[in-house]
Formats: sequence, structure tokens, C-alpha cells
Amino acid sequence: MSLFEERKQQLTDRYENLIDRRNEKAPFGNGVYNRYKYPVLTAEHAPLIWKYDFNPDTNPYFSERIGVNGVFNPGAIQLNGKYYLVARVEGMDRKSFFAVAESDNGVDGFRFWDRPVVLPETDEPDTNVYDMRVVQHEDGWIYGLFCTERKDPNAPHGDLSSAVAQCGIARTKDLIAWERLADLKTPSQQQRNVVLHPEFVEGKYAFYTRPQDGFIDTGSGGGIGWGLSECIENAVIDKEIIIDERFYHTIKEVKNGQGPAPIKTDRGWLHIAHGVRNTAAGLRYVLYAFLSDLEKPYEVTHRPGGYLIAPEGEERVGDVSNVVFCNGVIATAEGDVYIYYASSDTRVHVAGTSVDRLLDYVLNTPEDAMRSFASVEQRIGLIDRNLSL
Ligand code: M1P
Repeated sequence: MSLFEERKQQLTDRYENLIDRRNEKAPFGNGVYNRYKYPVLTAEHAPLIWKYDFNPDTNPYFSERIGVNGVFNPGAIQLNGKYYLVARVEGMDRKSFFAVAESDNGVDGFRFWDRPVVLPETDEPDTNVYDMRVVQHEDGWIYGLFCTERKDPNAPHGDLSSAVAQCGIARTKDLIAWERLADLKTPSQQQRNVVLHPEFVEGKYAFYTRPQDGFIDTGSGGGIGWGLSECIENAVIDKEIIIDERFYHTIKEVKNGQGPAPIKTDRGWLHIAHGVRNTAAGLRYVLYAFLSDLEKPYEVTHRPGGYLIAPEGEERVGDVSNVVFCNGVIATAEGDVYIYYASSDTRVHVAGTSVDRLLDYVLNTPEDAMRSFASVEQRIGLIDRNLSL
């Protein structure tokens, strides 16, 4: 057997074993959710035909030609009983693109479709696109809202890092053919983590936003915002309000952002978001949850204190360490919930829970007490109630 054939066979076997590997719930858990043992998507899940030239004449060593660096931050949707992740795939050239991976059960067997998403550009080409929030809107379209990043045209000469982030919008019926719409316009200089609410509010398209002054720093951007637009084809938000503020000495002191579109429940809209604080070792990203009013999704009714998911074990290490990030969740008709979260901008994991368990969490977890003394009082209250049983 030639070197080409031998390597091709070995790599194909390894790839198929990875895709076929069954996942299993990690033991214990905290009662709110269960992590699964294996990541559901990694760079190794990228199909070999994306990376290798399969022609022995032009690739006698069966060498990788166009590598993949990471697979993370996927949007998620269930269609016709199948589970789809629209993942952020980052090539070794640092460019991200979107690709759809499909699974029968939502926890393992995710296999990428042969071709990545071909996302049309606007008149102003994107340098980089990432973090798509996929939402089935009541208007009948599936929308993908994502960050489009371009070099800052006003950056001083020699500054090659300043960039402008805005919200790109595309829509599809089948995750295959995507129509690109105009980028969202808002009062803020920059936007990231923009999410479309699945229903009209006051007859308008409703958006969760994250205004920010700079590309990395939110600056005066106060937290998760909210705004309405008359139309989606040329969406414009004239008035942006902050509905979930970031706060001193909390898990969302430096910045925060809406995760996926919220889940509709009979008690309100269930949100998963990320919060960021600074440390001597750099930024730390965790996930948190909150509940908002059914009729007025911009009014937060319950804010459990602290985080829902923080990076653990191997999740803590990667290209951007100490990060968990979620922009994809699937709530099934049976009430099961799959939270797809990426760790350290490198790989994708799943945690399983249910609408009931998440509601129990948001309704019964006390709010952040904001001070050590009050926090001890909160905990002693719990201890005393337990000791008196
Ligand atoms: O590197 C961590 C995350 O940083 C950004 O999120 P945010 O704008 O909230 O800081 C995004 O680039 C995200 O993709 C990334 O995971």
C-alpha cells in the first residue's frame, strides 16, 4: 500500500471512530444540568475533504493542505427531529466561517455537512464572521444573526488591530441557501452578541443587543440591550435600552451578552447569557441565566446570583483560556434542553437539562447579595433552615 493510501485509511478510520463515539453523561452534576463527557464538536470533527487534497498525484504524502484551528460557539436548532449546530469553524488562517453539523440525538454523532455555509457578503465585505445565533422566527424564516468584523477605517496608520464589530443578518429556510440582509443599524458604534427575539413585540422585530464603544472593551456600553425595528430587511434600532446591566464585583462586571434566543416557558422567557470579569490571569467568561416577562421580554423578573456554568477541567484551556461561551440551545417539545457551550474558543460541549429544572433554578436561586456580609447572611439562612428540619 502506498504512503498516500496508508495515511488516508488511517486518518479516515480515526475520523469515523470519532464521529461514532457514543457520549455519556458525566457522573453527579449539580442537579441543574449534567455535562456530557466528550466534546460534541472539535477541530478533529472537520471532514478530511475540507483539509486534505485527495489526489495522489498532487498530494503524494496525503498532507494537510488547509487546516482547521478550532470549532466553537455554535448556533443550534432542531428541525424535523434532527439536531443542527451552525458552528464557528476557524481555519488556521484565523478566518472563521459557518458550517452545519447534524446529529440524531443532540449529544453525539455530530457530522458536518460536506460543504460549509456559503454566506453572501454585503457591499462592504466582512473580514471575519462568527458566533451565529440561529432562531426560528414566527414570520416563517430561520434567521442567523452573527458578528461581522471589519478593519476600523479610522484606525491610525500602523494600527492593524482596531476593528469594528457589527451585527450581520442572514435568513434561510433550510440552512443550505442563505439570503444576506443589510447589517443591523443601532445607535452604538459597535455591536456584538446581537440576538433576534423569536416573536414580534409590539408588531416589530425585537433584538437583544450589546452596545460597546470599542472592539474589545464595552466602555460605556452598560450591558445587554434591547431595541425594536419596523422591518428586518433593513433593520434599524433607533432607541436602545439596557435590560440586564453589568455590575461591579459580579460575574458580569466587565461585560455580558445574551446567549441564544430565549426559551419560551409558561413562567416567562428563559435566557442564557455570558458574563465576563477580569482577573490577574485575564478575562474569565462564565454562563448565567435569567427570566424575563412573557409579554414584556425586556423586563427581567428573576436574576439568580452567580454563574450557571463556569469552565472546568480541560474546558479551562484553549486558544482563549478560562472561557465558556454559549450561543446555541435546543429545547425539545418534550421539555428537554441541550445547552451547547464552547470552551476556551476551541471546542463545543453539551450539557443536558430540562425546562422544568432551569425554571426551578431561576425561580429559587437567590439574587447576588452584592456584599460579603449579605452573602454570608444568605448562606446562614440556608444552613439554619436545613438544621431546623
Ligand atoms: O474570546 C471570548 C469571546 O469573546 C467575544 O465575546 P464578547 O464580545 O462578549 O467579549 C467573542 O469574540 C466570542 O466569539 C469569544 O468566544
